[in-house]
Amino acid sequence: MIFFLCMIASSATGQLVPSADENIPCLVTFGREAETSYGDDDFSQVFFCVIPRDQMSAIYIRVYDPDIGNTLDELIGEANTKCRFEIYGGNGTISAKNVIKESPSGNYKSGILLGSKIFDNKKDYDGKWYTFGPFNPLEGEMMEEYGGYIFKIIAEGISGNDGNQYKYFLSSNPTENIPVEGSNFFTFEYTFVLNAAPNSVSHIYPYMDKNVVAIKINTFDFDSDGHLRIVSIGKKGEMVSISGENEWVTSRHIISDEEKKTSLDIQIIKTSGAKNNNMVFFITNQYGELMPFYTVPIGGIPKYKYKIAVKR
Ligand SMILES: [Ca+2]
Ligand SMILES: [Ca+2]
Ligand SMILES: [Ca+2]
Repeated sequence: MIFFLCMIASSATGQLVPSADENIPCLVTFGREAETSYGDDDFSQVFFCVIPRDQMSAIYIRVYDPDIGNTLDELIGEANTKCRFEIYGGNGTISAKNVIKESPSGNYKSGILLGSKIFDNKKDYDGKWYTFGPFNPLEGEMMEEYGGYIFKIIAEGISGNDGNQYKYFLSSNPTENIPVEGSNFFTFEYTFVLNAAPNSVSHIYPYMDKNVVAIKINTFDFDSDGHLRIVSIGKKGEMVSISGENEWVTSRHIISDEEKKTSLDIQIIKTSGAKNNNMVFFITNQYGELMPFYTVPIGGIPKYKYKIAVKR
């Protein structure tokens, strides 16, 4: 517990999603009439933010470019998509049964609805930040194992077929982005757009807890556009199987003792200059349980530790 809190507290810049360390331009959620071949398998994205328990003042959850049709976004024909953002807190936000899963259905909207807004192609928030809140940190769900109060953010493409591209920021201010010290964001299924620039490297940072001995990395619709590899304290660049167009591919990897209680750096090396390559990731442990990706890696960005050969 204390270990975990220290780890979260070390990440002072954990409020922009995707984070600078990830080098991912933005999140994406398509309208439900889109083809899955565009790169979003389920048209809904769930994120959680954790607020340290010593945060006393109000917090704000801000969304950049929540609309669909102008500054960011991937338009398919006319801009006819509606996207709903919802904020949840209170009991069951994350602890309720079947909330943590790779496919948003059933019980995943558990907790108390604290805020909701539907966006379309109107320009009111085009290229701007929309602010949810103020929220009292106590309105989140207190979770010892995550080190603070949890809020849940759901982005759902309720109609249309375009891709809504957006970002999040957790702020202590309603009109500008002022970080909430010690906070972080995490998700269990991550859907995002890759950089257009060829040979760009993006990163995602799943956290390995003390019980993990093996993981399955599941990726969707990478379009075979480059390669994926794991860098960690014990892995120098272990290759991960890549997915093609509109397909899931699973890759199994052993987790060593030294990798427990550290983050992995899954590097996404994109070869082509294709725009709007959207993809999805989720990771399960040996029990089939989902594992969290933190936007700021817990314990810092993992580095391979070279072993020094001892002469005998
Ligand atoms: Ca459209
Ligand atoms: Ca947008
Ligand atoms: Ca794709």
